Amino acid sequence: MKKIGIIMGSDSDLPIVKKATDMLTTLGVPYEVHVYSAHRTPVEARDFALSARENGFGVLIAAAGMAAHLAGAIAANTTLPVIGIPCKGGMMDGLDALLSTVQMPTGIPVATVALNGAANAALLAAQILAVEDKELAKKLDDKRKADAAVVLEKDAGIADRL
Ligand code: RP5
Repeated sequence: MKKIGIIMGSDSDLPIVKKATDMLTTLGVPYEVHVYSAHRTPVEARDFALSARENGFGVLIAAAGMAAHLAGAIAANTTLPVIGIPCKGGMMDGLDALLSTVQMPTGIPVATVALNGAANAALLAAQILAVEDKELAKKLDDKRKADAAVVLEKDAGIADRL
């Protein structure tokens, strides 16, 4: 199976990114995590993206806050699918990161999830790998069924809570 590459702009993003690594661990999807910044270590971020395909990655996830150019900078240097996680925080509490991540120019796509949406980033990355992996697709289907069962259980009990 291809690996998922997870890059964060700072180790201060780790509490958010942990939700992605937890999800991938649950699904049995291999991943590698790095701290590279589009601004503080632009050469390392670029080199990682340029060599990601030949290094066995299938999808890249990039998490950053504030002037969050990391996902775009990674996407500029690879044609692997890139998923951006805009992180909350700073003076604008994430609106700056959301717009910096989502508003990519035509030709360089970044699939942007919600603010701090690390679990969904991991699920989307797994769903991309599952296009060619029936076993992983079954795990994702089973998870959807389990999640639905939890909601239906709450539906059955809601009247008793009123
Ligand atoms: C961004 O700036 C990082 O992704 C992080 O979300 C934010 C703050 O970084 P630190 O100053 O905590 O290293 O580049």
